[in-house]
Amino acid sequence: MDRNSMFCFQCQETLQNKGCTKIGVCGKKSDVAHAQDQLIYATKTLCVVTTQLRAEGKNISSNVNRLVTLNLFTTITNANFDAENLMRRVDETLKVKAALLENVDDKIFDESKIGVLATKNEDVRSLRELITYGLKGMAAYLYHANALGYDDEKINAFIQSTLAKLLDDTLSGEDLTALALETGKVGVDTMALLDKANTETYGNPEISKVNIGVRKNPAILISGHDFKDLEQLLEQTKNSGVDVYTHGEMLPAHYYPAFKKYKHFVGNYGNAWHLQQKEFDKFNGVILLTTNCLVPPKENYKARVFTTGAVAYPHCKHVEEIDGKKDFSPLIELAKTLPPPTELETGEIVGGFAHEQVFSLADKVVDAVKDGAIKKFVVMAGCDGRQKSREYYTEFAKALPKDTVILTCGCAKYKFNKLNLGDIGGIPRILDAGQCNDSYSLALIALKLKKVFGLDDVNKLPIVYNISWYEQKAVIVLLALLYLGVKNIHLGPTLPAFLSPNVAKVLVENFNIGTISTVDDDIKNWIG
Ligand code: SF4
Ligand code: SF3
Repeated sequence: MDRNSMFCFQCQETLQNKGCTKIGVCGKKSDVAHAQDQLIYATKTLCVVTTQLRAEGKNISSNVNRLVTLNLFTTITNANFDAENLMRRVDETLKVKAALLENVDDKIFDESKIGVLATKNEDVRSLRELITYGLKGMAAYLYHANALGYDDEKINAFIQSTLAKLLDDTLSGEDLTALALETGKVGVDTMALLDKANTETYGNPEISKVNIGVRKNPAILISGHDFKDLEQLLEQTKNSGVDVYTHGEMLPAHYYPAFKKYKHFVGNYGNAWHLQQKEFDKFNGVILLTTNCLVPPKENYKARVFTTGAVAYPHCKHVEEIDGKKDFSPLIELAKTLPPPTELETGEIVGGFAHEQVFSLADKVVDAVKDGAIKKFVVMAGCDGRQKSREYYTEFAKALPKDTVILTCGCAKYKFNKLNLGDIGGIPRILDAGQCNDSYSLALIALKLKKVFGLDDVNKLPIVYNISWYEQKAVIVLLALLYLGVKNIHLGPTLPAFLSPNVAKVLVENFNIGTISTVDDDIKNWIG
């Protein structure tokens, strides 16, 4: 493929729901797309080696595992826009592979296999990409668990053997379909690991009110999903006169007991990722991106943007981890010189309804269902995005009858979390479990309800799934739900472009996956 063209269809905003071929709708340029393709390919070839070594009974070091995890994570949508950074990772990956091969000639590497379109059969391509994107999401969650000192060799081995299999031309469509479902299973294990890491480290999320206004101190805005980064930032900003606010997917940090103790942890600023160009400008202070979603920064605030972990952007300063620690002092010093945030709104939002909190309300919830006060739960989880068609989700939430409760997590919630939908006998009508990985919490809640109601099938519960997706973490969440046997999921605002007609047909036949239509029709057909 020539250097000025590219092919990427991994996210929901891909051009015309077909593929980005010149530049990404996300702002990704072709050199970055090529570097990402090379990195994914190099990582797959490394995994052929690690899988072979594991089969021989050899141990793969955690450094190699972390390299694979970060390589996958950094190619997720809206994380890394820096071609040089990505090419350095390609070099490092090939070096690590060479060392594992003990300097034996690398016979695996074949340039013609780089990139999505290298797989000619459209169904095989579709399944390979479905699995690759699922693994990217899984790697993101594993990365956060690793940051807190939690790891699982079985998950690492699965990620690597699966990546190796994606280079194996002998696998049939059935083999790959089975592998996609297995990916969902390991996705559940990975989300469980991250849930354990988060709750054992920071406590169980509690029902919390989060301030959405501002104070008069200079401040740092932290975005993304990495709680370990947040913890270090809060520690280092203590008594500095600099406040800390969350943005986007970092909002649920306010639900954890361990973070509540910081007096300078003020609240949440702004909305989901796609509004950041306006909101980062108004924030005035320093912005730290710990993970996706980064939108290419505008010149008027770019000098205030720092990246870390899997995120990188040319000419934005990157905070490295050294001996398990990150030094945020340059951010703090810069923040002190900058004005306080401009107020966007005032008030509070409520969240923190993860599994333990909902279990403690279980009797109340069960009674409300038995009395008919709650007729249906509607899972509206996943991602937000910039397309106008996503206003559907705000309108859908508004149009839901008053005897329904929304279960949410991920940045999808910003489409409705500031609506005043009231409560049902003290149970708020929007229950936010947390970040996108906390869909694990929603699954536990569903399984608990199934048990309480004595049902033999999770699909008999009064739960409707109306999931909005954008990037690849939503893919692992979807595969996880399918593995758990959830059927009739409505996925929108469009079905993934990477599903070929035949693969989409398999999903429809086996899981009755559908998409959305109009708010009126969907309310009528799903809620009654
Ligand atoms: Fe296009 Fe999405 Fe790929 Fe960006 S991540 S290039 S928007 S498909
Ligand atoms: Fe959002 Fe990017 Fe997916 Fe974690 S921050 S849900 S889109």
